[in-house]
Amino acid sequence: MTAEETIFSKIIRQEIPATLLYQDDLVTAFRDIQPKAPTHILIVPNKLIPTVNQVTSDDELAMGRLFTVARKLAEQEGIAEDGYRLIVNCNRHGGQEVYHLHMHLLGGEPLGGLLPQA
Ligand code: DGP
Repeated sequence: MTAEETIFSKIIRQEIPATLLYQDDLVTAFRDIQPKAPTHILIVPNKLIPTVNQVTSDDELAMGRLFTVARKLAEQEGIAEDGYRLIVNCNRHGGQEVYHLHMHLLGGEPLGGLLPQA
């Protein structure tokens, strides 16, 4: 199965605008267009991996880089000390909307419980 590109591939190639915060050979980070918290950044592998279900051992360096970049950006945003949340949604039940694996970095205020209360 060939994975279909999403808007995130165009952002990675800088073909469409986004507030880019970081880019290297493996990952790109930019501000979420619909922020759910004062800091809401998306960190994505440059390679198109649709969901966590398609991650392989070849991707371990890129997956680790998501975390080191999250740590650096949290410091840069001034939210490291108070704390933040990292989220990776997968498929329908996870609430994934864009099928290019991405890590959400959320913070800047208390984020409440892990899941919305019913
Ligand atoms: P998820 O539900 O985990 O697939 O989150 C997708 C996120 O992507 C959502 O918070 C909104 C964000 N998003 C969607 N389209 C764009 C876009 O074109 N630009 C930016 N910066 N963010 C986008």
